[in-house]
Amino acid sequence: MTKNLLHGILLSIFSVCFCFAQTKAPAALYPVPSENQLRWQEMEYYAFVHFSLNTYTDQSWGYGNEDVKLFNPEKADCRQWARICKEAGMKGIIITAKHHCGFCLWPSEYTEYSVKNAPWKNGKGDMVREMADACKEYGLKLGIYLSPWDRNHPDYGKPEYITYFRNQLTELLTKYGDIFEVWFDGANGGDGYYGGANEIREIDRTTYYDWKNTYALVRKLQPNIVIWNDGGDRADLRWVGTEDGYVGETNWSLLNATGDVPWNMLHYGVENGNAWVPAEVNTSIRPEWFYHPSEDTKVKTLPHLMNIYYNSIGRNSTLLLNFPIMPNGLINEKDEKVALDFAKVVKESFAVNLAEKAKVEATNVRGNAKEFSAYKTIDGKKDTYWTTDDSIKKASLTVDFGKPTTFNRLMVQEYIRLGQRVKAFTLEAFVDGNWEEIAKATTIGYKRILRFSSIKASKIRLNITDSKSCPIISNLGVYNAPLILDAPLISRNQNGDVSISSDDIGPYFYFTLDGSEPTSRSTKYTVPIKTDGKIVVRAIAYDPASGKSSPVTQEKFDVTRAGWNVVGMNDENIKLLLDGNIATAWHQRDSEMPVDLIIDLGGNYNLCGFKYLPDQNRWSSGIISNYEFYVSDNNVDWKLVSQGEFANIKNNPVWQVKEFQPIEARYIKFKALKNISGDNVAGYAEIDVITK
Ligand code: FUL
Repeated sequence: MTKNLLHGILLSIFSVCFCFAQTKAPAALYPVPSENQLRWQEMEYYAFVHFSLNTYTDQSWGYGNEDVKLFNPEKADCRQWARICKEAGMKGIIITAKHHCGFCLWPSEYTEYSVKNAPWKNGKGDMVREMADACKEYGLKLGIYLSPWDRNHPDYGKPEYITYFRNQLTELLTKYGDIFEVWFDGANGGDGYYGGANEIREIDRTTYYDWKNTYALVRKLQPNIVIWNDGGDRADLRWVGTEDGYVGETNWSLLNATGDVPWNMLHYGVENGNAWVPAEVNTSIRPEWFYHPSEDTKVKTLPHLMNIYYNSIGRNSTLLLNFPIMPNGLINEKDEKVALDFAKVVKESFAVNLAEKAKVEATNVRGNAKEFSAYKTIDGKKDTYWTTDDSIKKASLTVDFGKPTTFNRLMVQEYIRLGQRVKAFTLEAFVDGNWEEIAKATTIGYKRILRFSSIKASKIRLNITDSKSCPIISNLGVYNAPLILDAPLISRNQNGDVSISSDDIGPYFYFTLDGSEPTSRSTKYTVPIKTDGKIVVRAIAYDPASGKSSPVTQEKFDVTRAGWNVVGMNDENIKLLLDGNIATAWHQRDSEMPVDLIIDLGGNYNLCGFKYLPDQNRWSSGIISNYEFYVSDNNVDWKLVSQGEFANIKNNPVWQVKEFQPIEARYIKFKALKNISGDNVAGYAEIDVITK
């Protein structure tokens, strides 16, 4: 055999091996998710229900001494909760079997502080059982929240309590069938009842619970479970560092297996972390976790929930949305309505994948093999994918619709079984013969959804601009989501500039200032409208693609507050009570009630009423319940024109309007006599007057 022939043979063998090597699937890029984590991630959306003695005491955290006799939900119906969750598109429910107060929703044999001593069903009830049965009936998975902190138990803080905690876990994980997730809340505020000791009990969070052995017990009892904790003691899932419903725009499903987990790691993950610990966004459909009648007006709106969807599920996280259960044992109808509306909009938004029938091409296909072709991103299968040769870290996928097509959402998924890889990508659209960049983002992970204003283009190009290793994309979706078209928000600042806005991206706004019905032929809103004096603003949100309009919002504004000055207060933030933004508030905290708020209106007006909006925030304070209202020409001689109570302001902290006999004056004095919490804080989101 000649030397050349030998070379030739070796080369051919090498080439065959090389090609063969390239058509093998890429090697996993560790860490990768466990089967349990994968199953959980695919659930995407599931519920929390918060129900305990707090429901009857209007508290967030019970102290542990609340009377079990309070627990009597006469209409309790876990089937209602399960039906709503199912109709809302959720895949499971996590129930607060025991919150921090220690009260157990199941008849635990290890404590008397449970449903067995409550009047509900004469002590024969078991809410966890009813929840498990309802989940089964509705095809939902069951999860358990068991608070490690127990403010009722006499042994909390001592080693004996850990035995108690594990005994309870064992009950919950053996008596109620399969449990998909267990939630170990990290909260520990120290003080509590603790069997009558009424003291502060500090624990060493790093050692006290001995999580290693508790986790082992959990996994032994429920091999398919995922364990949540707040990040410090690495389990299967991580908290995202906020309860407001969003995770970082960059979101790696990785952390390091050991070491501290500061907020930015919880929120964004760790790019080169050595453990797979994906994010779960937990938030409530109302500001608080437990039911408070005062929050009946604060149920999250549909656009707000849609933002949460895009900022959680759309950012490589799952969404755990809470329903507070009312004292009667049901989910409030407002919560139900918005949850179902939310499900409907999500369904409509992702109903038609415009990429499905398009032609897809890639700049590189692994070994030129069909099984890794670009088509695999639109074949509707979750276990097939497009990938590239190992050396490739930048690659593009072009989706050719064949004709100009309108869309406003991109959905992309990595095949995370082989690790999370993509670090950055852009999206371009082919419009009028040119490629235009329309969106740009960082990580993808299990699922990434980008929102942008509607665009019409015949082709799009997804450019992976940086990847840790060859990219592996399992699914691609392009959608034209309908605009939500909620009635717009109208506000006017102190200078009289009127702004119109909504939470959705893309609607046009049209308005009138003469009281007439706004239509798409009215004036289009582009910049804040300069106004002066009394006006009525009416506005609609409008979808230019469908020609549909929102309901009309109408706001009546009285005299402009430009010349107003709060008298005798030296505080920069005082302008917040006149800024027209209902989300900001100013508080008087230093003086004892009664406290006065005096405003110079800058000129004489014929006054016939006033309006007060209390602090609208989650942890609102200083909601004034009893008042007197005075007017004056000179800031010396005051005349009382209105006094009394803002009835039901605690439960319904909306605009309070009080009218009085018309009177000419330049100064107003709003005297706060009492607030709803009996302290000395007087808070104001806005103050306004009504003139004749
Ligand atoms: C927090 C708790 O303190 C809240 O009460 C609620 O249960 C929430 C889900 O987790 O840390």
